[in-house]
Amino acid sequence: MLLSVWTNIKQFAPCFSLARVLPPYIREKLVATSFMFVKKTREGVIMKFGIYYSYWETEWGGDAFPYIKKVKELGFDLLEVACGDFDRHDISYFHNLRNESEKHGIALSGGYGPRAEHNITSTDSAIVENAFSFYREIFPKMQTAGIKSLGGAIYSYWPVDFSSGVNKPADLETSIKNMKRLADLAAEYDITLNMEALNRFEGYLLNTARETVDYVDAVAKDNVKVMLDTFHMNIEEDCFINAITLSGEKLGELHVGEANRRAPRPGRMPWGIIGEALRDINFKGNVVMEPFVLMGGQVGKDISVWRNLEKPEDLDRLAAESVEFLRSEFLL
Ligand SMILES: [Mn+2]
Repeated sequence: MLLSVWTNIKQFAPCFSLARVLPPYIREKLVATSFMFVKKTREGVIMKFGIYYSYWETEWGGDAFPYIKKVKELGFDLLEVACGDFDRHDISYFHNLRNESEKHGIALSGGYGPRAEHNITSTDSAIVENAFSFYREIFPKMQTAGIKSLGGAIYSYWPVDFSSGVNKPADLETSIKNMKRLADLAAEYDITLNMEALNRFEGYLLNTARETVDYVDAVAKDNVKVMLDTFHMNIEEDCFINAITLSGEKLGELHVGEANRRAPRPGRMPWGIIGEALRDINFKGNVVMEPFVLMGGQVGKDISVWRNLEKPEDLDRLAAESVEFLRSEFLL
């Protein structure tokens, strides 16, 4: 009975703030009383909790190696690594990454906001071919390191230069055509490509979960999935729950961060409700926090960080507190 009340509330009013409609203790009782729901939760949820190593860096392309041990000590399961400079490392570097990650039991995932020279959607065919040679070089290296996914605006480039205008319909068509080809190349190395929806100030092809699901459906390859990021969703989505349930089994990875890109913490974002939506879709992917809190360097410039949002000496403690908080909100 309570389970059906709970289901109906969620079905007919998915975007109500349930915390407002029901006092939190009643809401928790409803969840705890619905045995099936709890059972499904305990058996179905195997999310991995990670962090992007640029949290500690002000330049892209830094060495991820020392962060593997560090994030293990801070309580994470996974480290997300920037892959944009993998063409500059020789193969021994990737063997070392794999050995270190296996030694500490830390999974690795890949991220890349492609530079303009790696834009598979460019109208210049030389740039498209350059992008393919880049990916042809880094995919085997990712496989050597044990990295099974690459997420970001890999359907386009980043940060977008909007000054000369954009042709969204034509670029979408080119992007879908070339992504099919890139997906086949990635599949040879057992790599999944996660298409990250970005806010309007950083991208134009995919801003919402709806657009990203449609794109992934059009590409129609098993190893091309949806990636959402709460920082971008906070700007573009009407409803966190709808965006997550719409993505459903196509959701490959979720980036998590506060509206100002600090690490998740209580108080501002509806983390409990986001966790419920993830459990509802039986999400088995990676939950990766991507905090950007230090000004300076190319990272600070590309992300538009014009003040320090944390003291550098607090970063480790805050990351450890954040992952503990997220686990408590996302896993019952
Ligand atoms: Mn992101």
